Parts: sequence; structure tokens; C-alpha cells
Amino acid sequence: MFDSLTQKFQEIIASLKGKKTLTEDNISSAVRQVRMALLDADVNYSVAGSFVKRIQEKALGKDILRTISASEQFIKLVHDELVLFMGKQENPILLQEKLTVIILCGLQGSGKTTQCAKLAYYLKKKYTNKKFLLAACDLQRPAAVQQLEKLATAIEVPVVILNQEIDPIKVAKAAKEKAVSEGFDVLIIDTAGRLHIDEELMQQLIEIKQVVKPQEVLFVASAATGQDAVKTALEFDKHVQITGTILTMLDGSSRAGAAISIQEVTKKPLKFEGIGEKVSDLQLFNPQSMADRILGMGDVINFVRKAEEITTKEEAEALEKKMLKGSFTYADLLKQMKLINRMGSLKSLLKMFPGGAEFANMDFDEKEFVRRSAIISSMTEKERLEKVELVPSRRRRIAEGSGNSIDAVNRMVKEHKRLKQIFKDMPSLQQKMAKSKIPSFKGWKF
Ligand SMILES: Nc1nc2c(ncn2[C@@H]2O[C@H](COP(=O)(O)OP(=O)(O)O)[C@@H](O)[C@H]2O)c(=O)[nH]1
Ligand SMILES: [Mg+2]
Repeated sequence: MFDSLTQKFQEIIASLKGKKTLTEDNISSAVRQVRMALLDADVNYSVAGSFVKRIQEKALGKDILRTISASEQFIKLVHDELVLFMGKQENPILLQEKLTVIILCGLQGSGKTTQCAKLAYYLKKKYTNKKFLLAACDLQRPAAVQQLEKLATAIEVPVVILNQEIDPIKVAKAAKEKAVSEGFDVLIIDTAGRLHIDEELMQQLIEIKQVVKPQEVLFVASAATGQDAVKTALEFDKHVQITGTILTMLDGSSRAGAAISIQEVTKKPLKFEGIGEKVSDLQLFNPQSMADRILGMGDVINFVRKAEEITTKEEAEALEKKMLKGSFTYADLLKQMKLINRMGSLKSLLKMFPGGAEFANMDFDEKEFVRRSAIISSMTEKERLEKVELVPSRRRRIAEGSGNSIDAVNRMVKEHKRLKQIFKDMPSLQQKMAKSKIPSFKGWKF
């Protein structure tokens, strides 16, 4: 995600290695580098300024934990501050007793139409007994209505479309009336965007707002636009009083600017994050998880949540435990393949673990997945449970048995070892972190 910022943070932290405690001297250069890194990531100038000022004060303050090393102290400070800047906690959408109306607004291409469907899909999964309705109020962009219609069909949510109508306010009004009279619980309204803010767009939004009286006006911001998204958010807030932000395009080559500054500047919570083009690619914005990811510590929070979605809590915890214990054998891998498949690609899951970023460049397509299942299936019970060493003669037999080259088998063995090492590193680090009272520092590599 925010690769270059993550890398810079790691360099800064590395420069503090070996130092026993934070002092005026060693902190000043680290802080200067943090400020530069933030500005490079397109964080708002004054936000970057107050960020480092707060870190500096705390670093030299009394509350700092002296029991841990300077680099650990520094990570904790930066992590805590990132969490504070991004809003401390999750901000889910609270549904009303009766109808909840949500308007999505923002510039063209920020992802409004897509997030309408994603949000409906997300809420529908969470509130299975509620009724959802969408409204196509972007009559500006030629294919916007069909785009929403297609998405709505895919997630099986009805959508209000008035074919001959050219006035979006009338569509909004009709949608609200339908929602009320037919007892819908949630109405999500897609609106038109522009390349730049203009009067007409704002006026239209103000009128739609008056007609539907929304509980939520969510500003959709593309993380790819960095700080510009923050300025635009302020403009929208001035005119239509946004209630929060959905940050999109976090899967791309986005910069951290918007994520770190937007809630600090607008004082409105970051509610969701869009992490891909599929309707399921939306999740609650979690400041802890975002800080973990920015600092290169993986995304264990969302991994566990994903696992919980498709299994029971106990099963998910058992899987996490196995992985963390480093006792993840070939047999486990095979058993979990189906599960992992349902959670998303293995590659995307591995990236959620600390140190897992190195798997990003690995050739790990789904065919490879099938091949691995075949290889493991050709192993004997003992081999699968890793009770015997996979000596060359065994590897040759497995390769032949599964119709693969010996190279493919070697590759799998090598990667499995690396995978286990990553998982194995985690518990000791967790204990270390637990001792230093930094619970979220799971798996950080010092
Ligand atoms: N990679 C990525 N693409 C997204 C995301 N959200 C939306 N998109 C894509 O971005 C493009 C513009 O989205 P759209 O919803 O039409 O934006 P709108 O103009 O604001 O309505 C579409 O091709 C979407 O599929 C996201 O979180 N990640
Ligand atoms: Mg649109």
C-alpha cells in the first residue's frame, strides 16, 4: 500500500537501533526525517508539523516507557500518534430504528457509484434482516445509471431509476417516498461528481439533502489524490456538512497523505476504506490496522476478521494459533487451502502478515495453488506432517506422483519453510511486545 512511506519509517527506526533510550540528540534527527517522510507522502503541511511536534514532546516527556529500547519507544510513539490522527477507533454506520438515508458525494472517479454498491453489500451481510434500496441520482455521467444498475443486480438490491427524468432531485424524492412507503431500512443515494468543485454540483447536493434528510453524508475520497482529497473534503463539508469519509483506491499506488490528514483536518471520522474493485472490497476503517500497515507491520486485525467471516470464531482462532505457533504443516496447508481460497488469494492473505510483503512479488497464481494441492496430496502421511525430512529421493517421488517437475516441489518446500519462519517469528515478538505493553505490535521485526 503505502510502500515508500513504510520503507522510510523502517529506515528511521533502524537508525535508532542500538540506542538505549530516546534523547534530545537522537530524537531530533529522527523527528526531522519523519516530517520529511510525511511531506513526501503528501500529508498536509500543518498536520505533518503538529504530528512531529507531538511526537517530540512525548519522546522527551515523563510518560515514555524506559524499559524498552529507543527504536521500540519511537515506534510506539509514531504508532500511537498515527492512531490518534486517524481517529482512534472504528466508526461504523449506526442504523436508525426506521429508515437510514445515506448520500455518497465526491469528485468524479473517486469511486462513489462503486462504493454505493459495496456499502449496500457490506450492510446487507451485516444486517441480514434489513431491506436495502439504492437510488441512481447521477444523471450527469452518461453510463452512471447503468453502472449502478449492473452493480445492484449483482448484489441483489433494488435500485430506483427514473428513465426519462433529467432532474436528480426528483429521483431522490421518488426514492425516499418508495423507501418510506415500502418499509425499506436503508436508502443509499449515488450522486453526480465533477472533475472540480462547482456551484451547480453543490447546489444539487444541497437540494437532494433537503429532500431526503439523510443521516449520513459520506464523502468519497480517492487515496490516489493525496492531499487534494483533503481540500476537496473541506469544500464539501462547508456546503453539505459531511458526516464522514470513505477512502478508496487503497489497493493502488496510493499515498498516505489523505489517510493521515483527512480526519485531522475535517474533524469528521474516516468510516470505511475501499481496497479493490469487487463489491466485497470494502471494510471498516480501523486506525490501529492502518497504523500497522503504514509501519509495515501487516494487517493481522483484518486477517482475523476475514477469517471469522467465513468460519466460526473458534476455527479462525485455531488457524491463527497454528500459524503463530509455527506448527503449520503441509497437512494443515492442504486442509486450509479450501478455507484460504474462500478468504481470497493466498498472496493477498500473506501480505497481511508482518514481513509478508516479500510475497508480493512471488508468482503465486491460483494455478500454483492447485499444483500445490496436488503435490501435497502425493506425499505420505509422515511427509505431510513433517515427521521426515524431504530428501531428494522423496522429492523426486512426489514430483512424479503429482505430475510436477522436481523444481516445482523444491520451490514449494522452500516457500513453505519461509512461510513457517514468518509465522514462527511472531509469538516471541508478541511476548516481547506484551511485556513492553504494546499490544498492537504483533510481529514487528526488530
Ligand atoms: N482499485 C480500486 N478501484 C476502485 C475502487 N473503488 C472503485 N474503483 C474503480 O474506480 C473506477 C471509478 O469508480 P466509480 O464508482 O465509477 O467512481 P465515481 O465516478 O465516483 O462514481 C471504477 O472503475 C471502479 O471500479 C477501489 O477501492 N480500488
Ligand atoms: Mg459514479
